[in-house]
Amino acid sequence: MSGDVSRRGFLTATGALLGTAALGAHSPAARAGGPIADGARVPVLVIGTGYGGAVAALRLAEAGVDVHLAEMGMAWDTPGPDGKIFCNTRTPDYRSYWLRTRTKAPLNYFLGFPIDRDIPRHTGVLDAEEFGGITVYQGRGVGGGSLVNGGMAVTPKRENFAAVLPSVNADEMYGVYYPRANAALGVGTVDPAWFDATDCYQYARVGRKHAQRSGFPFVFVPDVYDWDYMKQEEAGTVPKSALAGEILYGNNHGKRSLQRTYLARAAATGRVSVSPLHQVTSVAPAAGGYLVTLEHLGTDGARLATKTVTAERVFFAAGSVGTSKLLVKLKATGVLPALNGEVGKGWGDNGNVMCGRANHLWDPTGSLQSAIPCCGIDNWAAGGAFAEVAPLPTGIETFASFYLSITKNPHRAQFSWNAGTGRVELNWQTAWKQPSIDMARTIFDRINAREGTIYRTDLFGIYKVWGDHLTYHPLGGAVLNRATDNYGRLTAYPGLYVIDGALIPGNTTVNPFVTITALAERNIEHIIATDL
Ligand code: FAE
Repeated sequence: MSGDVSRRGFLTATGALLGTAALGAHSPAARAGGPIADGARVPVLVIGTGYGGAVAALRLAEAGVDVHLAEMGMAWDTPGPDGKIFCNTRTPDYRSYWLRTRTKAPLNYFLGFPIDRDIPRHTGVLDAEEFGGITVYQGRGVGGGSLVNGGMAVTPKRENFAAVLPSVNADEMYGVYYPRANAALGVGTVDPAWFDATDCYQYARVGRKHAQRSGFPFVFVPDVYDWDYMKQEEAGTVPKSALAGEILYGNNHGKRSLQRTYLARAAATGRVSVSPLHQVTSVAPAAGGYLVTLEHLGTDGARLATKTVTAERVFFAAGSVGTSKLLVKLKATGVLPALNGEVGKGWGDNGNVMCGRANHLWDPTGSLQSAIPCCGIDNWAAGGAFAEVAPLPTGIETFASFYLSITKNPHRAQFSWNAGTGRVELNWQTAWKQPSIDMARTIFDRINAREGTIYRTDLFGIYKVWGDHLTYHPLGGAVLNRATDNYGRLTAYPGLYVIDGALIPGNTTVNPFVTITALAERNIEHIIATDL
């Protein structure tokens, strides 16, 4: 039944990483085996290795099902010439961006000067995918967004949850699936006493002081970073990661990415295999399941081979954008014509908008800044904004406070197939960020007035206050209970499922990955119980 791939174990190119001491107690035994063979048959193929894909792989494997994971990005298990797997945010190199010849830093100006630089084209870890009105940042590699994100692990307030996913039983989510997700992700919170004393959170303490003096609730935000490790970084007893400015292009230490949590546990079952640098381009009905087409990519992005494999069941876990693009293309080109009309709809940016404030000289934010954010300003109920106090880990004193706000932006965009270009487009418009700016201003206008400070105008262009051109949090495109049933089934095609951020209708009111993980836990439990 499982064909020639699944029993080879997880370890293809990921072997070195997942089999090394880097993973401590979760390390599985090393195993031989290559990527999926052309013509293979597998019981389950999962497209993508982010949160949704990792949850599906682990729980299916625990239920005795052999799973193959196809991931378009690299394995991120092999050190580069500097001995490190990931490059530093301050010195982006070939490892930084997905198939670009120039960096596209989210914060792309400093003191009014552009900071992007030329890099060799390579299958790097961060994709800055450009659509007409927005750049969508995503992780590429085994571990998906967990490789590049800030690790902020936030469970939304229960009173906000019903507005996000009204068809889901909140009692079950808050009683079972959020706790399960938080435990498996390794979520923890900074030690408040250490927070008050350490140099590396001076910037966050300034953020707290300003928030509280303006009367805003200030909250500590949990994270999957190993807080004990960060203390040791400060003490100088371990290699530095968060305190060396590592984040956007990967953390070499300290962060509990999916490689160290769900995927390591999945590997340890012996039932999960993975093909890095394999991009799924088609899923078509076939005898005994679905015929899946994969392009095996080289690290220059060139196609090395095309493979077709048969899977009894396929889970779309390619992220909001990746899953939406595949489904919209497959419906429009007649490969999966019976997908319903909701496919491609309900996409949002989680209301992301960035800004900086210029502090007075007596309010330095510190030259040493932990790259891992740990706190936020909650003005959701009154102003529709939750602002994370973000680092600016430049290594020099900037006197700047920097924020990523999540806002209640009402706009939703749609993906559609352009037959002329052969590409999927997204109709988001830059002007749709205005409600987000207005909501973020409910916080920062008041703080500026109270502190006698102004917005920074040198971080996103020449005299540009708002980072309104991007999102880190793409959500939607195959919304639960609309494009799918209430558990992610694409009902017109038995055996096809969506299990990632595409299920969430555009906003989670906070950073999204805990909700994506908890929803995946809920859905896979039901699917295993009823479909398998
Ligand atoms: P995701 O993690 O994106 O995984 C999808 C995977 O599928 C990726 O590895 C893709 O390479 C792969 N893929 C796509 N298309 C294909 C294909 N055709 N064939 C094969 N593979 C494919 O999806 N969220 C938080 O909650 N807290 C944070 O602090 C936070 N910070 C962030 C910072 C940055 C810079 C970024 C970019 C994101 C951040 N996020 C954060 C968002 C979070 O990482 C994101 O919501 C999740 O990773 C989405 O999980 P999914 O499972 O939906």
